Amino acid sequence: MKVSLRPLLLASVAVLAPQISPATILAGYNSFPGGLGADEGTLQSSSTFSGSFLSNGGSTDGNYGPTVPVTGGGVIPGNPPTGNGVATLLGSSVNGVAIAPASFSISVLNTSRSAIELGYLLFDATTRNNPNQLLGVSYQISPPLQGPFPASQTLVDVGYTGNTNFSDFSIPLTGLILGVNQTFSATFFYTQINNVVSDMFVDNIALTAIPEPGSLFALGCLMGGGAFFRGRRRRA
Ligand SMILES: [Ca+2]
Ligand SMILES: [Ca+2]
Repeated sequence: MKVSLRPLLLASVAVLAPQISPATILAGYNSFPGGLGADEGTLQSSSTFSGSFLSNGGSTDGNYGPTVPVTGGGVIPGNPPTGNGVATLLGSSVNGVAIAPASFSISVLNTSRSAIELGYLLFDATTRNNPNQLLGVSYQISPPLQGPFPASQTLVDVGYTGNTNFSDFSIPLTGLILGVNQTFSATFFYTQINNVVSDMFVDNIALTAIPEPGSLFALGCLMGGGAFFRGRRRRA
């Protein structure tokens, strides 16, 4: 009986294997051409500018956000160019008055054949001419709508001079599942506090996936089911 079940189990494992490997970059943005998809990634993606601009400098550390450890070893991959001279610029000012609201949004559609457990929203960012500034961040999944979830971050001035090592940010998306044909979207937007006008730069934005426990669960159920049927046959 075990011999006859083995091909079935192996075939089922192949079918249940996750479509997305651990810590895969679902979408990684690093050059911001505007209105286009991500620079790398496995899913269909797009982006939208609203009142924001391309900067003349970018983040130089060559990582989407920080180097985030991955369960089972390693770090999240991806190869954003080191200081490719392009980031998105929010809150630019004219004669001391901010051009607002300025925002940059990404949208990532799950075009794979299985639900994906999301890992992190990663990005690099800095402010200029201000000790600290609140970068507005929110994200959501639809349809049906889940969120928007607020995730604003305080930026520090790292001494922007064009290509500069921006600060690293990682927002855990714990428990969020991106179903088939669902869209994850995130918006980065300018906020003005204390009437201080400053610029904010965002670069190396990535959405990642983590290993899918759902697949392991399904496999466990299948193997448990095999034992169940073997038991039934023994009793028959
Ligand atoms: Ca860049
Ligand atoms: Ca980084």
